[in-house]
Amino acid sequence: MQVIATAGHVDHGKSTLVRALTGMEPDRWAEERRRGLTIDLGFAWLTLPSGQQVAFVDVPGHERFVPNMLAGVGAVPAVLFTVAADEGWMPQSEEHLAAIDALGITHGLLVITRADLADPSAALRSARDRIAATSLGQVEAVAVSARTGQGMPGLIGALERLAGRLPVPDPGAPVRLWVDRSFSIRGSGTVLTGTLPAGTISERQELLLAPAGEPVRVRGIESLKQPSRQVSGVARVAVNVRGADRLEPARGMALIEPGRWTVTSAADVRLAAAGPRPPQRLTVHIGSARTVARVRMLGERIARLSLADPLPLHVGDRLLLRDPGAAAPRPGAAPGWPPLVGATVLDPAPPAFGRRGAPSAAGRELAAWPARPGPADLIRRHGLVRAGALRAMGLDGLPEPVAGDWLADPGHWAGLRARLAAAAAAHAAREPLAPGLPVEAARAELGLPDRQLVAALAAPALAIRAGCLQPAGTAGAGGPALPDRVTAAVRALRADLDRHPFAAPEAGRLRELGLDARTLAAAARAGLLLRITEQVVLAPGADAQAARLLARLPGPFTAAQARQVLGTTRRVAIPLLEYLDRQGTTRRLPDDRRMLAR
Ligand SMILES: Nc1nc2c(ncn2[C@@H]2O[C@H](COP(=O)(O)OP(=O)(O)O)[C@@H](O)[C@H]2O)c(=O)[nH]1
Ligand SMILES: [Mg+2]
Repeated sequence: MQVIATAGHVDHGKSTLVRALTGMEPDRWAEERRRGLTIDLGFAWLTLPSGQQVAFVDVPGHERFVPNMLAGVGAVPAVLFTVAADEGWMPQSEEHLAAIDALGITHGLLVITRADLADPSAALRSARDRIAATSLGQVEAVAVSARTGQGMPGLIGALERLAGRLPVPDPGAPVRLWVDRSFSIRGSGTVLTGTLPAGTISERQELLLAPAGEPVRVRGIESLKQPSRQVSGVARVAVNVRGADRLEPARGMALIEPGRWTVTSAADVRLAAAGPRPPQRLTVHIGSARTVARVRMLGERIARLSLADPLPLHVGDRLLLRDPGAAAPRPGAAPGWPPLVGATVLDPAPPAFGRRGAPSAAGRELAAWPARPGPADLIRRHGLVRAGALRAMGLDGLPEPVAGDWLADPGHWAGLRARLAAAAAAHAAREPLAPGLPVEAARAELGLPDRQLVAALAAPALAIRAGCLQPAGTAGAGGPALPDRVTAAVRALRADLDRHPFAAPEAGRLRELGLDARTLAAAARAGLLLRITEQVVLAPGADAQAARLLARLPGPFTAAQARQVLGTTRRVAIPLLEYLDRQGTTRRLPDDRRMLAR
């Protein structure tokens, strides 16, 4: 199937042509039929002699209904552009063509209508020249009269050729169905219709209704009134969904595949044209959606749009920006700004200003980006970004993650690595007794979003032990290096203890050596001392040595007996025995004696 939208000035025979081609009535509303005027979108279809199905989205031509026209052409790949032979080029011919050009539609057909009323050649010539200067380029043209049937077989042939030229989109592409109609059917719930440009919708599939992002389940699908298990774009589809009622579905919402779109309230874009001064507000159109954007120029044809309602976007999406004031110029309106301008999405998740550079720097950076940005551009801009976030921007061919699903710009990553090394070194200098920088402190200092990144940045120079960054290769008994002063003091203590293993140094001796609670703790962490309590320290292994001596006592022993065999005082013996109890080396009996546990 192919889907083609009509375009052209009011009364230039669009609806009549669709009626003649399909035998169906595109003007759905009684009011439209009474007034002979298309107000809203109409839908009709036919099967060409080749078997190719063509569905038409018939749009209104009147200038008051341009937003409806834009909703109709927003999701279609091709247009049937009509100009009446007797009237020639008119204001909405111009406006519709500008919209098609802004949307970047590349396929179309020119139909000069009402050829029974006037010689079509003048209208044909001028329309062809104008169209040639747009994204449509050179198009095939036919002159017809729906009244006499003149030219209609030629039109069918031209439609065949157009349908044959249109690209077949990827059925695996992410689904984004812009809703152009929604209604409810009693007993079966909500039906949403739209033009599916690419991808596949299947029965029972779970989709999200943007912008709310709520999950809905596909109960049934129809395409051109035919029920179907699954439909791939390009197609007109009507999707019956469960779970949408309370979301008040409406035109401009979209059914999207979870995780494959960035639903965003801001986007950095490249404008196809610009004027001297941007309007503060523009209407943004994409698909059937329409919202208001605040516009901030960042640089040469680069703008940040802040959207009143979020939109599901990809990098490379084409937006149409319309100045609602341009049709009736008001005093103070931006002079020279184009009434309609196309914009290409460069970054649908732009970083907030302030942290990573000023608006003008962002403008310069984005101005240098290619027409269709790739993963490397986005990764360079964001420094660090999740692969999932880039996939949701429609990007693939992603590089290897640095950790988890984090992708990093090589330059930014090298900078972070250097900053981490510097932070670890600074911490070690500041805290010689606890030189390991805690991972969480490192994460916070570098402003990283995930601790996994600290681990990946640390290797190979640094290793994580006990939640702290330590120089790699210092693992094992040695632990972190102690300042020389402390090492010397501990060596003196150890000399004392070699002579009297259980004569823990007195407070005075510790003071004399310049050892306090902190330095003793550090020495114990380094494995140089065994700390029984805050102030009672022995040589490492003193506990095992004590157990061997206590084993010489026959049977259960008292604290006094233990003190004697260890050759020490109660000040040391009591805490040492309690330490051995905690260790499970000794066991305390109800009569306060102890025995060695076996
Ligand atoms: N004589 C003549 N009148 C036509 C032809 N096509 C459309 N019309 C008339 O032009 C008017 C506008 O047509 P319509 O299809 O509603 O135009 P639309 O606004 O572009 O959809 C109607 O009165 C049609 O009957 C044609 O080929 N010949
Ligand atoms: Mg019409």
